[in-house]
Amino acid sequence: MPRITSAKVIVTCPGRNFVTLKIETDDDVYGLGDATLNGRELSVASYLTDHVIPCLIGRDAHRIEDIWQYLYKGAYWRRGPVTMSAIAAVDTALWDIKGKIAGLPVYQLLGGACRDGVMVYGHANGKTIEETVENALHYQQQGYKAIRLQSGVPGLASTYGVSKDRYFYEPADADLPTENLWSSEKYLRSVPPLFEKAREALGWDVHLLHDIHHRLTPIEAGRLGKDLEPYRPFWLEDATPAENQANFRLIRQHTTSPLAVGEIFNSIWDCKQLIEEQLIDYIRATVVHAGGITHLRRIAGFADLYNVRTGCHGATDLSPICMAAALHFDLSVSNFGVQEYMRHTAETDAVFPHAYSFADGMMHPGDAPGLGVEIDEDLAAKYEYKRAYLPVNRLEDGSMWHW
Ligand code: GCO
Ligand code: MG
Repeated sequence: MPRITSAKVIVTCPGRNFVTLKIETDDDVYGLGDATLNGRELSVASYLTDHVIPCLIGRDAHRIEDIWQYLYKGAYWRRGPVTMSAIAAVDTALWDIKGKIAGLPVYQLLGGACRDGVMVYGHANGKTIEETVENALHYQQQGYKAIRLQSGVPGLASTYGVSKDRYFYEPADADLPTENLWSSEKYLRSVPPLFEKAREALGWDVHLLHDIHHRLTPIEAGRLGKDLEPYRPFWLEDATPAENQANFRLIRQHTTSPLAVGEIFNSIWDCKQLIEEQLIDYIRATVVHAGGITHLRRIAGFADLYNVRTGCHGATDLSPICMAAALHFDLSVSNFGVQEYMRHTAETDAVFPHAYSFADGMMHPGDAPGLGVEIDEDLAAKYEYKRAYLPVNRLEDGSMWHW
């Protein structure tokens, strides 16, 4: 058996912060797992270094399910983003090790490919509708079959999803949170014309997505969903905060626009009611924040019973290791829907050389044994951790709002 001999956490900042767990075995095989929790990175690094790694030494690296249960049940304190990101990092690294020892890419261990490639969606954005539509046309020309549209809102200085740079969107933008101003009324007026213009320019053979980023009340979300129905959105994401899962009943009663939610979920319990009452169409949980490949498969298996498909989060704060793990999962899971793909910068890709590839709107994890991602530790060491936070949001009267 491959015995775990050591493990360490690597924190690096090639343009943005990433936390990586590296587990080594006496077989001379090592595995990598992403442990990045945007804006709270060092808490996961400490959880791993101070509390998890000592418990791993000497264990059989092949016992993935048992180690998952040991870390989940054994901590007594269950769930939460810090705990579940740490468990995810261990789980991902163990799948990497198992694949390398078997000489197989991880998707083969998960049952093999059940599609030829993974449809991904790219992010088109702009300060105005015209800019966003122009940007979306570029994505379409590059072969994307699914495109997310986010546009500036007239009367608001900044909003979620609109980047300063044309192709890279990086929400964690300052060493203390910047403050944005928000108005749901102004926003609600701005989205239907965006979709109208996008359909005129892009046609109907492309999927169009939109992220509300938790900013609406359920009834407002119901109205937006209804207003967008003529443009057939692929999904409306994070329409309203989901701590109270029953809130989605109200949205569902008012619109047939498909709903996606869950990038901040970290366990099956965060979406149990959403799934079993069929209140959503896509579950956005992903490898790093939802307990690794092992737990994500459990969520997907449950979702499949209710015709809910997967749509893993794939923003830039999820490292290439998470991206690779998500692609192995996506390729092998029966109820796959779509995968988010926000390209990493060249700096990040150089630290994490990887086997996955993009062509014609589809991605593939590649056939290297394990996950097919490396970390260049010398290069990683050159980029020191730099505190960076997501912005916060206030209404125009100064009240705190959901960002
Ligand atoms: C998305 C997300 C991200 C998040 C970011 C937070 O749909 O891609 O909403 O942009 O805001 O991942 O860390
Ligand atoms: Mg989102």
